[in-house]
Order: sequence, then C-alpha cells, then structure tokens
Amino acid sequence: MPVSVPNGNDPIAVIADDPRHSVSGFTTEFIRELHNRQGVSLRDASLHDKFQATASAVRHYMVDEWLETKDKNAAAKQKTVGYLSAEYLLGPQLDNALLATDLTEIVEESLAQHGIDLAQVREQEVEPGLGNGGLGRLAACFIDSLATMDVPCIGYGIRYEYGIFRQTFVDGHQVEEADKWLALESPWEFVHPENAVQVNFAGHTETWTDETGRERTRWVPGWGVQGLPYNYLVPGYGTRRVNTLRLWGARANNQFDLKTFNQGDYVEAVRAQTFAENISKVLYPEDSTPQGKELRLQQQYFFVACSLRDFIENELEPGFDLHRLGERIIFQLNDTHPVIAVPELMRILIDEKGFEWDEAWEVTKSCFAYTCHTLLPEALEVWPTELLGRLLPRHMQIINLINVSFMAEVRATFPGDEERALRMSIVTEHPVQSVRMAHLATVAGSKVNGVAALHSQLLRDKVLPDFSALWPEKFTNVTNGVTPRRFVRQSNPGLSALVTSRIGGGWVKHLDQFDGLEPLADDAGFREEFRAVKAANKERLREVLHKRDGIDLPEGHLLDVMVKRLHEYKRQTLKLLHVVSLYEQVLSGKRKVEDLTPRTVVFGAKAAPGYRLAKDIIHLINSVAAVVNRDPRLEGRLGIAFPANYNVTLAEKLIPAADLSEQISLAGMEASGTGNMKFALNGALTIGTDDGANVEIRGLVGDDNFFLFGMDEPAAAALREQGYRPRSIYESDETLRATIDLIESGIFSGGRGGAFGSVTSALLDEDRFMAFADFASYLEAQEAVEAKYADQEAWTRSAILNVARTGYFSSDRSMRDYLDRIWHAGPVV
Ligand code: 26V
Repeated sequence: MPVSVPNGNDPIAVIADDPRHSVSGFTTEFIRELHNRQGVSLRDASLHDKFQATASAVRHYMVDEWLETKDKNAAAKQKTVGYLSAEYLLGPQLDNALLATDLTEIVEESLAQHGIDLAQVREQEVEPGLGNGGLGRLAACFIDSLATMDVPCIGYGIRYEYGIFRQTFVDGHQVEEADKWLALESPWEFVHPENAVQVNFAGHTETWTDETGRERTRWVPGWGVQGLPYNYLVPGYGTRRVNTLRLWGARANNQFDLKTFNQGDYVEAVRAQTFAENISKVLYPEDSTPQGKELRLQQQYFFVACSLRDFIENELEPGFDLHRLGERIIFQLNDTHPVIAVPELMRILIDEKGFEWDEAWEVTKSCFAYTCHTLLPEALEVWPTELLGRLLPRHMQIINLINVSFMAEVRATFPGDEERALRMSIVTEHPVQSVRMAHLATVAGSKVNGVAALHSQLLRDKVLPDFSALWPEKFTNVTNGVTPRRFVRQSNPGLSALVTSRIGGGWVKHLDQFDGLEPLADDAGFREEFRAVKAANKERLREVLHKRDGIDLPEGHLLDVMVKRLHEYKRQTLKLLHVVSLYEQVLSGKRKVEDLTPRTVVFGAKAAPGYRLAKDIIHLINSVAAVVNRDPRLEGRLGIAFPANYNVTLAEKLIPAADLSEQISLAGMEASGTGNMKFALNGALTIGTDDGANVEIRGLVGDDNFFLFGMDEPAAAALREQGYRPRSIYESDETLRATIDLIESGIFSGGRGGAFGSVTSALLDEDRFMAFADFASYLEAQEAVEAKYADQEAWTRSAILNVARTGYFSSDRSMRDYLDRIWHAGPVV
C-alpha cells in the first residue's frame, strides 16, 4: 500500500515502497515480535504483550536509519553536540515513534484487523519520568529538535531505575510511591554490556616521574563501578536521522572486591557490589534545594565520566588528535549538575594523555558551554570540599588549580579588589569550604546562557555580575522552546488537522509558518471550527480524568489550568486565594452566584517530598476542593480538579483542552517556563506576570491577547528593598482579609481553625514571593478574563492569535540559536 504523506511540505523520509511500510508488512513484524519477544500467540497475548510487540515492531522501522546515522556521523567528522543532562523527562514514546515513522494509520489498521485497539495499546505505556520538571522536559525537546534538524547529537544522562515518584493523595495529603517504570521492561532501550565503562571513586593521588623526567600525578582510586550504556533512539521528524540518547546504568564490577573476598567475607563483598549499583537507582526529587548528598555527587560524576570516556574512546576515530577535540564536540552543561565534567576532562587530558596544563585548559574551555536554569540563590549547587576531596581527590586538586589561575586573572584585571576576588572565587570558605559549581561552569564554559531574555539579563546583572564584568562576551541568551511534534502535532490532532487544512503541514518542522493563521482570526467560520476543536479536546480530557482519577469535569466551564511543580515562588497559593475569594464573595453575598463565570480550576503539581510547606499547600488545595466542589450554593459554577501525579502523559491531554494558562510566578523568579509556551501554542490565553518567557510571549501576542498583572521585576525588587510587610496588605485589603479569614475559620478543615496555619502564617508573616502584593491586581486581571470569556468571538480571536504568533517558541528555533551563538555547529545531511 503506498503511503500518503499527511504532513505537507516535508514528506517523511521513509521509503514509501518499503514493503514493510504497509498494513501487511507491519502485521508480519508485529506477530514476529509477539512470538519471539513475548513468547505468546496472538490468542493468549495480554494487552501488555501487545504493547511490547507493537513498540518493538515500530522500533524496527527506525533501526536502519539509526545505524545509517552513525555511519553518516563517522564519515562527516563534524562537530557533535554532547548534551549532558542529569534529567530527561521523555514522556511516552510510542506516539512519537509512530509519528516519526509515519506509521500511525498503518499500525492502527493492522491492529484493528486483529481486533486490537491502538488507543488501548497506547495506554499500556509507562512513561519514563527521568526528570523533575522543566529542565528535564527541555532536554527531551532539544534532542527531538536536533534530530529533526539533522544535527549530530548524543544526549547523555542517567538511566534511573526509579524515576520521579508517583504522587497519590491520602486524605488530601501527598503520598509518594516508587516509580517502578522498568517493572515490565522498556521496549525502547538497547543495552550494550560489552561497551561498559569503568568509573572510579575515592582513594588518593600520588606523583610520579615519567620517562622524560616530568612530574606527573596519578589517581589511585578506592573503588569503582561500571557504567552500562542503554541506547534510546531519537528519531527526527521528516528526515532519516535517528540520533542517540545514551543513558548510563550502574553495575557492579565483574571482579569482586578481592580483598574483602579473600578475607573470606563473601557476603560483605557482595554487599559492596550492590552498594555500587545504588548509584543509578533513583532520581532525586528535589529541584531547588540541593542537599549536598553524597549519592547525588556520585550520580553526577558517574554519568559524566561514562559520557566523556564514551565520546573520546568510541565516537572519535582511533588516533584522533585530542588537541582538536573542540572541533568535534561541544558538551552543553544542562545546569550545574554535570559540571564535574570539567575537571574530569582536564584529568583525562593531563594524567592519561600527557597534556601540559595550559594545553589541556585551552581544549577544555573549547569543549563546554553552560546553561543556567534558575535564579533562586538556594538552587545553585555547592559541594563541600571535604566531600569532593574524599570522593574525587584528583578532581578536587584540579579544581583548586583552576581556581588558582582564575584568581590570578581576576587580581590582574582588578588589582587591589580583594573583595571581588573573594566573591568570584570558585572555592568559598563560607559557611563551610565548598566549590561553587556555577562559578566553575562559568570559568570553564565558552558561553554562559540563561533561558529567556529577562532571565539572561538577571543572570548577568544579579546572579553573576562580577563574571559578566570580566567576560561580557561570554554571556548570551537562548530563549527556551518546546517541540511542536509532541506538543501540537501529537497531543492536539484536532488543531493539527485544522491548521494543516489552511496553511499546509510544513509548520510541524517550521513552526513560524503558524503566522499564516493570523488572518484567520477574523474569519468567523474558522473561529467556529477552532472552538469545536477546543470543545473536543475538553471532551477528551473529561474522559481521561474520569477514567484516570474518577474526576467528573463539568461541561461548559472555562478551564483554568495551573500545572507545574509546587513551589512557593510559582505561587499556587495565589491561584488558590483567587478561588477562595470567589467562594467567599458568594457566601457573603457580595457576588451573586449567577454572576460567576462557570469555571473549573485544574491543578497539577508534585511537591518535593522534603518540602513541608509545599506539601501543606497541596493539602490546602485538596481541602478547599473538597468543600467548594460540594457546596450547592455555588450551583456547580466553580470547582477545583486536582488530578494526582501530573506527568507528561497527562500534560498532553490537559494542555490542548485549556482555556486559561496560569503563569503567575513573582516577577524575577521563573527563569523561563515552558508550559507557558505549550499552552499558548494550543490556543489558551495566558494570565501572567512579567516573568520569564511570559515577557516574550506577551511581546509577540500583544497586550490585547494576554492578561498581564502584578509587579514587574524592578518593582518587586524595590518593594523588597523598601521592606515588605504582607500583614499590612492583609489589614488594608478587605477582599484579601476576608479570603484569609475564611481559610483560618476552619471551613476547609472540618471546623478546625488553624489547620492550615503553616500556609497562612507563611503568607502573613513573610510572604517571600509577595503573593499579597499582587493579589488585588490578579483579581482585577481575572475580572478581565471573565469579561472577555463572555464574548466568545473575542476570546476565540485572541486564542487564534496566540497560536498564530507563538511559532517562535519552537525548540527548533532554540536549537538554531544554540547552534549559531554557542555551539558553532550545524547539520549533517
Ligand atoms: C536543581 C536541583 C538542585 C539540586 C537538587 C536537584 C536539582 C534538580 C534540578 C534542578 C534544576 C532546577 C532548575 C529548573 O528546573 N529550572 C527550570 O528550567 C526550565 C527550563 O529551562 C525553566 O523553564 C524553568 O523556568 C526553570 O525553573
């Protein structure tokens, strides 16, 4: 069967006359997998068997291209992007693979012929949740874009056995469960034990004299572990390139700990092995408060050491002159988590390859660039030298040496400015002697970038001002983006079809073509179709939430969505205060219930397990939901839905259904946000502060199509400077007071007043992120939302303009910016 090309300008590069690329061809592959991989007949196959067989059959269609890509890379000898990231939040893989291979309809038909529903098969997939949130999801978008753009890239990371915890609610409280995503095996990985890499830890260093009389250092490690590469295919869309994501799993060394073993302590020797395997056991679920945990540092060094070794030994041709390493690789440091790669490369070059210090430093600087993803000072990683020196003694020495020459450079540039030198030092003495990883990354990186225009500016001016004074040209911005394949084409088939019917399908690879939709905002017929798509997406979400969570979304409501990690700075409490204030206004008669715009607020948020206040906020949200959702006085016009365990799978259903996107962090706190981009691209309007990429979204969609509220960053900084007193706002703002008082009354806690004291007193006494200061302005903006929503034509017009004007936020554009400004690399075709 010849294959149609549904995607317009960019025909998918599968070979359409490949006999496998047909319903019967796929059926053959599928049955073979069912028999050979699962060992079952079609008659006896479980749904899980069918999923595994489908996935591995689909993978067949990518393997040839994957192998061919390796050959192409080897022949081209061009620069590769080595994306070093401790997290990849991939989301489900089947749909993405179907899209890349253009097999969706074929598989659907093939399975249907055997009485199997592809939709049910899809539901079997457990997503690999190998990330916490934005940073990990961004990494997944970036590798998708690079493959699509034909750029050689290897994503390097960790194959955690347990990904981000599964969140459940018990009496409204968050309870974490282990994410056993590998329990039923992943059909997407290829493990290569024969390419295992040795990684060492601890021990000591010693000096020796080589045959030329030069004094050298060597590291005599105390223990080691092997890194096993697990390869995942990263297929580009509309191209034959299939890149690699290489995740490392820890495995005990083959040799037993001989000393212990020979002492007769067999059990102890085996225990030591399992100790080593703990390294890749679990993803740390904190994403803002580094706790200096030894195991986390082990994870970081483990994956970075494996990756550098792998690239140098396996990806370069034998005999390659490492003085030219920077021509062939650029390692992008995704936040500071992989920064230990800097001294590791220095160690390899000097200790193993015999480089002089200066030569090694020149090479190293050309091989790294650093992306910072935060503005919270407490999120900047710092490792005590005691720990670093014990776990990685040679690396600690090298860091000290880097710092010595760096300090000399600072003192030479700013003579007599000892304070500045202390501020900039990689090693700080306070509160305990520690290594500041962001400083090390900045010193070593050829470039340092923030992730949105405002963030990059604040990074220069506030986080690393001394460094930007020293090296202004090092600093740059690359605004984040999201992949249109997953977050529009796959997750919003209705919108995709509608858009393609008007502007063709080229947008999937060239999202700026969305600007062709601009005139359609004034086309009443198009607006009606656009609304129908949104309505269908809401219906799909209703089904999902009913089945997944037992939540029954009301029909015809404005869907107001706030999904992201739970953090004080993101201000889920501000959203909740809005809901409680609407409730209070109805209870107190200040607002007639029929004047409420029917609205459901959807929350999705995980709290770090050790973040007490964040967990209390989750409990408060659930408690308010329990009361509000049942109060007949609201006549079903206001509700809260809080499905547990928000993840990529749910995001793909939730975002296309949303009307209103909540992006309400305190200005100057959210580095970029990427959810904000996904919502806008799917036709939700944003209510947001002047923060992160919101600034750029508003700039593009225009003030008429964005609900701005709150202080901007300078105003917030000024208020903080001046002395912020939340309690006086509480005292002077009657609406706010009534809202807080209602929470404190006990109405949401079965009459027990003070049950949410931790939350209310955090707000009244400190309100670190100034929710009270923005409260009145937020409520006003919500009034504007209601007014606009009442005029469905105006609302739809704005929604269409959001889609039409946000093509800029494709991660393909982000990749182009990295390629031009930072990596100086390009495609291999
Ligand atoms: C930090 C830490 C600190 C140590 C404990 C473990 C851990 C894990 C992750 C992180 C990174 C937090 C930074 C982060 O996720 N930033 C988010 O990055 C997004 C992509 O650039 C951006 O859109 C969000 O605004 C930003 O919060």
